[in-house]
Amino acid sequence: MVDKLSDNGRKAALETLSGWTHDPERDAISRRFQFADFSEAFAFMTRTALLAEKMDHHPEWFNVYNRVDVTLTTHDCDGLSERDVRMATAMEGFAA
Ligand code: HBI
Repeated sequence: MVDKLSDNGRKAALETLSGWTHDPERDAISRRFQFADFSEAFAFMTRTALLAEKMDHHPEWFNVYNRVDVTLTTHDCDGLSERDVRMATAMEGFAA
């Protein structure tokens, strides 16, 4: 079972991330990633997909051409967990 982040834990985690917005309704974080073209966007999605399988933790995302809109939350605890922070951090690296 994965634990939901506490209010303090979430605040600290969000300070380490960049460009994400928190949705208090869902206790989820979202961010838009823009790339040079579709193939760059899809490369980002491919790297994320491989990590998602390895982590058994999957993003909610929408892709059109060079744009990938991502939302991360942990269904197992109905809110943000360490897994979301780890994935968001990795996605920032993939997009850098
Ligand atoms: N992905 N975002 C997210 N949240 C989860 O709770 C989750 C997941 N992928 C697989 C997974 N949980 C498995 O542990 C099963 O609960 C489906």
